[in-house]
Amino acid sequence: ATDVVCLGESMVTFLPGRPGRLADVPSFDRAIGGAESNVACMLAAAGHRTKWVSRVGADGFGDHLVATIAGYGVDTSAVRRDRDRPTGIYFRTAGDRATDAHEVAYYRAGSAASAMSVTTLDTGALQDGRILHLSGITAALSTDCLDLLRTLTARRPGRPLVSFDVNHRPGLWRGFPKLSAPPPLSTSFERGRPPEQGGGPIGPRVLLDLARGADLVFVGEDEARDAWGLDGSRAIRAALPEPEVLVVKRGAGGVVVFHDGGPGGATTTVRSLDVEVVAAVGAGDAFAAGFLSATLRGLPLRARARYGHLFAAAALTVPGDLAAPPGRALADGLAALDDAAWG
Ligand code: KDG
Repeated sequence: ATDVVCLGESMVTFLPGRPGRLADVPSFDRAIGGAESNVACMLAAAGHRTKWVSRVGADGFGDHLVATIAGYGVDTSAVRRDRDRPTGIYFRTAGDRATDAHEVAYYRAGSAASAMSVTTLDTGALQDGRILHLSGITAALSTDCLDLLRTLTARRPGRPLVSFDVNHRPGLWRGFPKLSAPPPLSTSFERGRPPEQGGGPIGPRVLLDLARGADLVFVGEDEARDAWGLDGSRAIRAALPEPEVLVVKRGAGGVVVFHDGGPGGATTTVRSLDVEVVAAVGAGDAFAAGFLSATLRGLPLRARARYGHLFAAAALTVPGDLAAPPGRALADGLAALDDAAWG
């Protein structure tokens, strides 16, 4: 049996050889990206049985993605290959130190993964794990993908525990839906600039509806403001009373975890670790992986959040998305520290 099934698009990522604008950077190094496969890889590295469900092109980049993710110990047997659509790729620049603003250029409109649906995926595999991990990125890929997420977040008896990371990507919502009118390229600044939410009647508000159907939700305070116009963790919980556990991430301000029944229920606040940030990309995925790892092991909520911070710290201190998580003995020791000694 599988512990966690992760569904989502992964891409070959090109990381800049040096800082600067996309227009100026002369060379890039190949890596892989994809929020949900990042979670799968870190969970596998932490010793959990994970499966990644997706579609990639029948091309060299698809081969590279599947081989790399499988190399982390993730089960890729349910990944489908698409002969007609390519594997998505994207380029990014290094973040500006002060604002963390970085440019992202996606080449993923019409990708193999944008055709994910209940008819083009191995739906049996999606029900296979104790936890099904999803993210809002998928919703922004195409109308098919949005429908798929609506199906998977619909409450029904016997489903796996549904984990949902809101992962609001403003650049993806511009021009939605992609399948009927694919723009060749969308570039965006992921932070430091107000999001443009154009692109028709469907926008990031649907992420709120999807999150309502999940059992465990991760959302950044900044993305809740950008996507939903909600200010602060209490407002977010008031708009999202359904998930049994809601984790509101406040960057260096740590996380607030809402649990035990709706807006009036209990909260636990857990400080983050003070680390020298190399690149913030992948930190949210790592946090989710750490939180899920501790959840699978039945650890208390405070330890789950600390595990999230420990995994995130590993990702924050490398340039790419993926970092080796701390070993279990060390992480257990740190997660059990007194509040005064933590952080
Ligand atoms: O969380 C990291 C992801 O943003 C990155 O790997 C790319 O999945 C990605 C996306 O769609 O932005």
